[in-house]
Formats: sequence, C-alpha cells, structure tokens
Amino acid sequence: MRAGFELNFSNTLMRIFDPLSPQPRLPENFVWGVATSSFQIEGAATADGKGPSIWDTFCRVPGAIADGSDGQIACDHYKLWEEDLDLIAGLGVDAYRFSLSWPRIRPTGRGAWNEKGLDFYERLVDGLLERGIKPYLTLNHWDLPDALQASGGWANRDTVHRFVEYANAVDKRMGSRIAAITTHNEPWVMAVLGYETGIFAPGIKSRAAAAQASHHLLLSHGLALQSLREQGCKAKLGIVLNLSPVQPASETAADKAQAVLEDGKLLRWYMDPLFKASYPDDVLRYLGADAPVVCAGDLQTIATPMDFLGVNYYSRSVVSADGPWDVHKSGLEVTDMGWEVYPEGLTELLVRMHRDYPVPPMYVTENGGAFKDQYVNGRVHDADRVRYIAQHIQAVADAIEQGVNMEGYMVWSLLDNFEWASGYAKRFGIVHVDYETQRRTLKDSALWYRSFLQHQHAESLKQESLALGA
Ligand code: IFM
Repeated sequence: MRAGFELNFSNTLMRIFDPLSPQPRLPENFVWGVATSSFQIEGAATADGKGPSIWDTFCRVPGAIADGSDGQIACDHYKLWEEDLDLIAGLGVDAYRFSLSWPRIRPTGRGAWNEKGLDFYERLVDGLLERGIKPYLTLNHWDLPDALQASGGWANRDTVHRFVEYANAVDKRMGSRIAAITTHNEPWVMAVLGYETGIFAPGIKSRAAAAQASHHLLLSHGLALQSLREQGCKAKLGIVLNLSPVQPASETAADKAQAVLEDGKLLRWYMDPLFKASYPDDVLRYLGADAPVVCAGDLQTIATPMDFLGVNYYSRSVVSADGPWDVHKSGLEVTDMGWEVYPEGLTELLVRMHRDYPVPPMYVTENGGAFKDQYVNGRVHDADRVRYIAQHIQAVADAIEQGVNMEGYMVWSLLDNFEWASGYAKRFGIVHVDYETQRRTLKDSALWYRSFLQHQHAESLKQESLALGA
C-alpha cells in the first residue's frame, strides 16, 4: 500500500492513487489548500483586547448550540498557531485559507483599532510565507462585532461602511503579503440562517431583514473591492458563495417550479447581482414587500469585476413542493450532517456557472465531510472522508475537462472545530483534535491528501522536465 495505511478503495480512489492509472488532469499552477475560520478554531475569546462577536453572544442563548458549547477555547489556535502552521506545511499544500476575526481587530466595529489583533494576523501571515504557503485571507466568516449588531448588524446600511474601513485597515497592514482576499464567506448563510430562520447568529427571524442583510453584504463586497483597488491592493479579490445544484424531488410541475424558485433564492440571488447587476425577477416577486431597499448605483457597485470566485460545495439540494425532502430516500451515502454525498453535483454546478455567467477563475474554497470518526490507538481510519474528498477532486477535474476555468481546491477543514449550531459533535477535520488536551492527530484523510499532493507535485515536475527536454 503506497500510503502505508489501509483503505477500502472505491474505483475513483484507485484511479487517483494508482500512478499507473491516468490521474485527474488539473492545471499546472492549480492551488491545493486547506481551510478554517477564526471563530471555529481560535478560542481566546477575550484575549488581548478582542471584543465580543455575534457568535460569542449567540452561544449564550439557551438551546442555540446543540451541545451547549461555545468558542471560548475551540482549538486554541490563537495559542497553538505555530504548531498548526507546521502541520499545514507538513501536508504539502500550496495555500491556507483562514479568516480574520473582525472584533479582534476592531473590538466594537467602529472607533479604536486593536493593534494586538492586527499583530496576531500579521505573525500568522508571515509564518505562512516563511513556510512557503500562500495566505488566502477571508475578511468576514460570520463573526461580526457584537456592537454593530446593536444597531441592526447587516440589516443596517451603516455596517457596509464599517466593513469597508475594516477591509482597508487589514490591507494597509498586510495586504501586500496576501495572495487572495475574500470579502465574505457564504452571504446566504449569514442572511438566511442568521436573519430569517434565526438558527445562526444573530438569531433574528425576519424575511425582510434577511433580504436587506443579503443586499448589504453584497454592496459591502463591491464597495470594499473598489476601495481596496483604489488604495493599491495587489491581492486577488473575490467572494465565496455556498452553492448547490437544486433538483426537484419529482417530475411534477409543482416540484419543478419549487426547484426553480429555490435555485433563485440560493444561487441566482447572489450570482445575478454579482455578474449581471440585477436581482432575479422571480425572487423579487416571491419577496414582495420584503424585497430589499436598493439605492441608485448599488447594483453596479455589486457587479464590480472580481479576480476570482470561491464556491463552497458539500451536496445537492433536492426540493419538493410538499415540504422537506427525506435524504434517505435516494439511497445515497449521507454524512454525519445529514447531507447526501453527491460529487457529480459539483461538476454540474461548476459547468452551469461557467455556462450561465461570465465568471472569473473559480476555486472550490470549501469541500469536505463530517463523519463519525473513531479515534483508536492514535489513528483515525476515516475512509469515508478520504473517499469523499477523492471523488470531489475528480468532480473538479471533470469540470475542467468540460472547459471550466478552475484555479484551486481547498479541503474543509484542516482541523475538527466548532461547527456552529452543532457545536463540537460534528467533526469535519482531516486532523483530529482532542478538545481535552488540544492534541492534533493526522487522520487517514490527511495522510491520503499528503500522498496525493506529493504525487501531483511529482507529476508537475515530470511534465516540466519533459517540456524542457523537448
Ligand atoms: O463549518 C462550515 C463553514 O464555516 C462554512 N461552510 C460550511 C462548513 C460546514 O458546515
């Protein structure tokens, strides 16, 4: 066994691992990475002047987090960051995608800056560069300063301007060392789960507030891009969306119509303004009086050209006009989150985006699975996660075959971490975290990813020397 550990190989996995079989064809400079986010791993919730975020507050709401946990310690990454960077370097990845905690940098979202917060991220960025890893920085992965929520959070247009100030400050301090800056991670999640269903922070239940929040998130993205470019930012700039192909549960007219509307709410509500400077009519009709207030020029600002688009993909979405779809009906494997394993959906999605929109180069900025891992004698044999990742890498390669311009793939997640309303029970990491001792252990998926990347890099070198010899 090449990787020195036992796995049940599926056909895809066999193909990807076996040097004698054709490997997935990924472009020469394809960027391989791992991803995390600040609130999910950092801990140190009040250290060195950090202010509270909406998630610190939300975690205190009884029943909001399944296991009653919070982000006070998480993976203690604020203290263990050097060890974690060594771990990342050991995997042989090209890039690390991480986010900054806005309230660590500006504790109340407006007013004084916290130099110690900026210092922390500067050390992190320099540590990555010293190890030869490209920093992919996200400005907003959901942990809004709680003080801004007091005045409405993302439902208040003022937050847009506070975000631009924050983006500028980060760029001034470290922008020249960053490979790519993402404005927002998954605006759909922040708007819909945060302001409409209320199952995520800030826990508001208002469709109108959610629609307004989504508009402000998009507007702040466009304004930040313009402002960063004006101040000479050299990093690639983009946004990250959570997307899925939406399929009807049956061929009935009602199910099909429902699928079109859900696709509008999830995908076109974000892609249309970003790439066509308009909101989709069917979703505007559905929202009626809850549609957002859009000022003159907003849509043109939102459609400011980007250097890249990030796509976070986990599964497909199946919808029925009769209510929620039972994932177990399809007979597909289902992860510990209750999400179907559906790699072909990733190819379908990427090809559709390439076909329907003038997209810049795309990245899969998150992909991975939560599974019921067993830690036994210092090992985690997570064959299900290995299979999941391998199949999705193949799905990216298939999209490239069909002409889609893909620049990278990042595994979610480097570490087991705080999975939002699910707390610590759901484990997405390719590295196991023992939350009692903070010991990190590479799971089989991390060992597999490392071997896979070694092989990819060896292939690139071979191609280069062939080209030189030719
Ligand atoms: O853990 C999250 C991440 O923060 C955003 N994308 C989805 C992941 C899994 O739910």
